[in-house]
Amino acid sequence: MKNNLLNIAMAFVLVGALFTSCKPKDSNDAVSGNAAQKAYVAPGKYDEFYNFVSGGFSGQMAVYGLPSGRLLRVVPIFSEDAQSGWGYNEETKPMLNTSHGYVPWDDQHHLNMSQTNGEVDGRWIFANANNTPRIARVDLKTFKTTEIIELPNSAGNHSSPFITENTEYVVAGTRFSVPPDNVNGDVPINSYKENFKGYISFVKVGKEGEMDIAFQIECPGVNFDLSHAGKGKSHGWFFFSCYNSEQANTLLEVNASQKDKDFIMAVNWKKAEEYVKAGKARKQKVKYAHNVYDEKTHTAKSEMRTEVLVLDAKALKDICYMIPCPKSPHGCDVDPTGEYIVGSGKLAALVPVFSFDKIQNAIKNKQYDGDYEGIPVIKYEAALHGEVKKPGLGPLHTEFDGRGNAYTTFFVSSEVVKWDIKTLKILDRAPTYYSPGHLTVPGGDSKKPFGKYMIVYNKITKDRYLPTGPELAQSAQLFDISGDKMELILDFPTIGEPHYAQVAPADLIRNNGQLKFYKLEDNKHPYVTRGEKESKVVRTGKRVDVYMTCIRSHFAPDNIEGIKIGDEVYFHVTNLEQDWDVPHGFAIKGANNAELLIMPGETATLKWTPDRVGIMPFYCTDFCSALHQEMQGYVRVSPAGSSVPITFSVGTNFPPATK
Ligand code: RUQ
Ligand code: CUA
Repeated sequence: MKNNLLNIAMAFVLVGALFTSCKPKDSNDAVSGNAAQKAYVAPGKYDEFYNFVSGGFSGQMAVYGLPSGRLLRVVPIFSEDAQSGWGYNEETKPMLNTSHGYVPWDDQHHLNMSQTNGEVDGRWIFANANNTPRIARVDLKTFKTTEIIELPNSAGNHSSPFITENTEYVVAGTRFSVPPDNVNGDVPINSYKENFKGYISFVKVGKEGEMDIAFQIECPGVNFDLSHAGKGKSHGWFFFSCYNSEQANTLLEVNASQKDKDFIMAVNWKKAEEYVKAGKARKQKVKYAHNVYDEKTHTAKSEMRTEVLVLDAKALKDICYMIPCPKSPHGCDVDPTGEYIVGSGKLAALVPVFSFDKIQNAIKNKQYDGDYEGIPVIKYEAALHGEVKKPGLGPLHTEFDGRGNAYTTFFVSSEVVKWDIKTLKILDRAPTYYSPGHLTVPGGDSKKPFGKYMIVYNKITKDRYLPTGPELAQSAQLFDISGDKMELILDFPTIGEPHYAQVAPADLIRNNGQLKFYKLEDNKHPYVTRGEKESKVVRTGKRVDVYMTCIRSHFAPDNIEGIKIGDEVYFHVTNLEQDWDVPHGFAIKGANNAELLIMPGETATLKWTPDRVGIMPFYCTDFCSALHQEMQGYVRVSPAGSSVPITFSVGTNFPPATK
């Protein structure tokens, strides 16, 4: 009897082990004794690195300090942010304009910092929008999104926004192939093979960071997944992973996993540039928005563009080449020397590493295996440097430390594996909690990684933190990689879902001449009020413009009468402070909107449509002084036909008794 029970118990243990064998056993064992010391940054001390982390479906970017993991800031990019008024105030609404109209949300996956000579330079960070294809540029002097460009002929802008080594281009590839914008897209979905195309976009980046679509390349319809630029010897080339070479249009989990190999597509963009110069691109009618935030007027403008230059990869035989890559590849990462290209097949039991030199030789000697939809397919062996054998399950992304080592995340076996790029030998493995997607090493996709740390971004945190209802935070895990063994030193939760991230040494960003505040005399906002004496309320028909100022601790004007039902009221609030850390807020009862957060010297505008007769208070939302709670005012709203005249004042509107 006792034996039987024991047997049953053993059987349970075994079955249990089968189902959980992919999970690391004892999470506590993974932390070393001096972890706290390594991640500790004393109060009042700065962190060593800035860590910029994509916010996934939050649409924003989070900024952390490393090694402390302290959240420093959330920068709104593609989603409205009520806290800062992003997308709510009149100045920033044009930033979220698209050819589909106003789009207040997106799915932000990948960030790439600008580079000079292949090294991170801390000027800008580029961000992709997955859903309504866009690329944004965040200025790292102001930590503000200053430009957003939409991508035509694209859907699911996933393999984006990766940059070339001198930030010549920020590049994007479409995840969902679709019929191009200029043809009739009203076709049966199962006509994918005939009608669907995959576009990749090369967006030129100017001296001031300004973006402009230089050209697109029309490729066969597949799912482009991720990409990275060549560097050093492979500068001038770009590499895209793609899956669904089966060209399935339904149940992709089965139908796009048929073939043993999909592809990494190598693109010779220098050659593509030559073709564009030689007039080989066709002009195509499209419609896409280009939105720019003007630092001087504190106001964004949105412009519709209507044309794009397109190169045909099939007709121009020598710009695109397919390299077979097992199996449904995801990450596509280039090592610091530019020689090795790592493809991570989600369903593959090995990680293939391709050699740039071999790819060049194969092209020279035409070592092809026929073509894929008119694009030459290089023989797998001819391009291959070698395979990392038995690395783990579900490889996704790889980063580099600049000392000849690569680090690959494995989603299914929930670990990071360190391996030698040349010998392809596995050097170390560390469990992660749980199911990592991206990882980043400071400068890890540049020519000059800083090594030292590695941060892994996990999808699942079950049992890692105090539960917060059924929805749990995703999380980042910080490893010290300065020694032979990877050492877990810190866990911290993230916003949204983290995908790719970038890291820069703190001094590079901190000493980049960050704008402390807007100088009032430089404020070119059309509705600026430079002093209280200039504040006023102006009626033009049903439109009322309130030129308002704020300073510790009052608004001017703070009493406004003569507003009527049916009016559209615009509060243009200028913050008169010239001390860089004194923002004021502005909110009014019933506004179908958010607050304004107005930085020193800035002007911001809130649109308000009064919906009822009465007294509507407004107040400052940001604790600015000891008398912050006194920072308030009233608007009197009268019926539509009322004869109450417009009056406004500050400090004079007393009843007879107190005069
Ligand atoms: S993709 S894991 Cu956009 Cu890997 Cu996030
Ligand atoms: Cu201004 Cu509180």
